[in-house]
Amino acid sequence: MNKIRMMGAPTDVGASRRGASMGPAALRVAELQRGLQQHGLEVVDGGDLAGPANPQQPPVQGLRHLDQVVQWNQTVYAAVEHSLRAGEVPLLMGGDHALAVGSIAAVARHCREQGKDLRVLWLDAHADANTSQSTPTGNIHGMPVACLLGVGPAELTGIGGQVPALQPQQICQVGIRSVDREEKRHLRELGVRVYDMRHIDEHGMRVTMEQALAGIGPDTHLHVSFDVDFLDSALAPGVGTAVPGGPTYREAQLCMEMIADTGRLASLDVMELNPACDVRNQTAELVVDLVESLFGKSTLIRRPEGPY
Ligand code: EXY
Ligand code: MN
Ligand code: MN
Ligand code: MN
Repeated sequence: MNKIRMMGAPTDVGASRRGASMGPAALRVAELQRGLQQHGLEVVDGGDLAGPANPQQPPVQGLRHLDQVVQWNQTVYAAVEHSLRAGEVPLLMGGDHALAVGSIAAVARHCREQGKDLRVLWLDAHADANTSQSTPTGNIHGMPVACLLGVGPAELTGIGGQVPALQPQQICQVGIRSVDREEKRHLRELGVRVYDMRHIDEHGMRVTMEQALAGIGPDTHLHVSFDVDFLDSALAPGVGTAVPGGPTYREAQLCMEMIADTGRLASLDVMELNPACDVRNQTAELVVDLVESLFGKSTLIRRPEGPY
């Protein structure tokens, strides 16, 4: 595994509930860097990126804080691109999920240049596929998937220099259980592969992840966009838009472990952690535990052929 570069994006301009701006600090308090280093990984903490403050304004034509969201995304885009060029594994600590536009646009561009096959795994309770017309809130953190697929304000869809930044077959969602009515139609029209909680209930996490990860090969760059509200809300209260009925601790671990087993994880977003909603930083600690698994913590104690 190449050197991992942590970078914080302390903002909540894409959300209406404040607090995700404290996510990077909470992950540091929960010792994300040391947790990963413990498993022999090389990890640097590049500190926090800077951007505009949250003006706490209402939405304008269905978009709240568009200017601020664009500025933050441009900064994230540049930082992720720089890290990838240096041969690193960028680990973006959000911040709200609107910043995945900049992060994934940078990864997509890098993959085009390197001739890599990009696959994005979107772990989330929400589909994040709203537009300014369909959004019930105006919050841009409910729109990054639509933006990456070319539907959204030009300032966001154009980050990365190619519209759309992503093709629908490059992205796959897991854990989805809260989708707005019109958003459902978008998802179908866009052609995004969605493994919702019903699918996980019926087939289990193992089969779901086998399906989600099918076709990943030696040329694949696997990007994981991990929205912490993917996790069941009883387990992970420290998010601004908690939804019950998510993956349990064991299901989430298995999900992360199966991603690690591919050996293709090459960039990561950890988004929407909201310490203002958390209880004694327990969600941050859980996230650190899961991110350790994502980078292969438990593969050390297994043999491919079975238990010892
Ligand atoms: N679908 C709702 C909206 O568009 O406002 C909720 C979106 C929450 C988005 C969180 C980050 O994943
Ligand atoms: Mn640990
Ligand atoms: Mn999200
Ligand atoms: Mn979410």
